[in-house]
Amino acid sequence: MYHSHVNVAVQDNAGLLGGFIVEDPSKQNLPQHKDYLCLLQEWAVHQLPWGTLTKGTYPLNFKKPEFNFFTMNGKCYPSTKSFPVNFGDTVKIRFGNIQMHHHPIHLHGHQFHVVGADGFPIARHTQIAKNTILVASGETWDIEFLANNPGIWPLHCHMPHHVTNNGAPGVGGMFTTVNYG
Ligand SMILES: [Cu+2]
Repeated sequence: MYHSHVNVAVQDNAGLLGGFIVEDPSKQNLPQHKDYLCLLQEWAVHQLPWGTLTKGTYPLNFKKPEFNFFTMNGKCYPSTKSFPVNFGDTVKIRFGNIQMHHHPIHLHGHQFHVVGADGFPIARHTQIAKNTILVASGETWDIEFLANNPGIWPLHCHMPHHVTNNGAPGVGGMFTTVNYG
């Protein structure tokens, strides 16, 4: 991951950050290997009362660490991009979190193995199987699973406020799906 270290509370929380993917050369040309990056971000827009969602253009607020919009790769659900897979794929998703809060990311329908931490691989015999991975501030975690359960499966933060848009009714925020083609 990379991010600003100048006026961090403003520049990082305004989105001056990103991620590099270093691909495994033994896998990058395999059609049955998917490799995705999912950057987690949070945003503070304080002109909207909590629980409401009115379309408009609002300034970001950098004065209080109170976030009310939560994104995956820069988008809130329902605008998040889903992760397409095919039956039989091995699917790697690399999660990165640079900002303030931790995000327990939960995948439905599959157990995954935790294969990397902070950019380094985890030895195969020490990889654990989970379906929620806590991505704390400053961390990256890489997960990998076999696409063996066709469907449209939610992939989302498990903090209830983080799967809303400003607490408004309905699903929002850090929510997307793994979609079988
Ligand atoms: Cu979260």
